[in-house]
Amino acid sequence: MAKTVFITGATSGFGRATAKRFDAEGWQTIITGRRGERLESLKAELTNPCHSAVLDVTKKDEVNALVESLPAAFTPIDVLVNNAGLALGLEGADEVSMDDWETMIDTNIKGLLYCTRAILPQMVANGYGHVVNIGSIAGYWPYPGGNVYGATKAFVRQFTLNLRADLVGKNIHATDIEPGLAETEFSQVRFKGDADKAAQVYDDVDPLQPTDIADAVFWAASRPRNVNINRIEMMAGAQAFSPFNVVRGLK
Ligand code: NDP
Ligand code: 8X3
Repeated sequence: MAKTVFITGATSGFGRATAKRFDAEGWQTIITGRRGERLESLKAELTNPCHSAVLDVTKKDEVNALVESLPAAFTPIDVLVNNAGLALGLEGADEVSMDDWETMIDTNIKGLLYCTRAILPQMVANGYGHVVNIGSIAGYWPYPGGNVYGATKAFVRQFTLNLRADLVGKNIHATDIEPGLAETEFSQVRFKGDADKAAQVYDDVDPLQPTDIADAVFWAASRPRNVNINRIEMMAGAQAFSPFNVVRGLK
């Protein structure tokens, strides 16, 4: 029987590439996101059965209603990829918009929780499932302006490990994929449509591509059941760590 993957944020970037990767491997896909036209154009590119549904992960009732109304042929879900997420702004914590902080928390944390909680019971009832969360290097490595974005991804990291602690006896696997610099619409969203600022992030550097992340997601999800990949941290070949920031003249 074909396996089924449920992907949030499949309209762009990692989510879109992940849908294409699982489809290429013969999986059924459930693709979700807020932009319906993009879902339909992705669906047209896929070759295996695909169920597309407009979904805003911040709306708990919509998440529950969608999961409860999935066509029987698309249940139980084998793999949930919690990918939908965003960063907004790079301002310091004393200047940032509280609305932006709340949107990141609502999407990256609460949206991920709503999807996970809605889908886990069918995985447990089925005797197997795998939750793959998209974290970030920002969840471990601090950087200026990363404030709440990085904190949401630290939540994702620890929640993934705690899921595993809770559900190991129920044969539920969990993985946190933690990418660094990757070229998607992420920076356009972070800089609120400022194309020049977004382009500078990827200027003269060879970043990770969505297919690199899709490879990692698929690899983690396709290990034999005696293997659980807890975390995968991945950076562009051109990205590494900075020295500590020592500010002089403060005393
Ligand atoms: P994109 O902006 O290209 O894609 C983000 C996806 O998230 C879109 O499909 C968008 O769909 C979806 N999304 C955002 N808000 C919501 C919402 N409320 N409900 C449902 N879907 C939503 O960025 P990436 O592909 O780069 O980002 C994917 C994930 O990877 C995010 O969690 C991001 O934090 C993380 N990440 C990104 C890195 C990077 O450098 N690019 C590195 C590390 C992690 P739509 O707007 O149609 O709803
Ligand atoms: C996205 C990577 O370094 O911009 O999570 O935070 S970074």
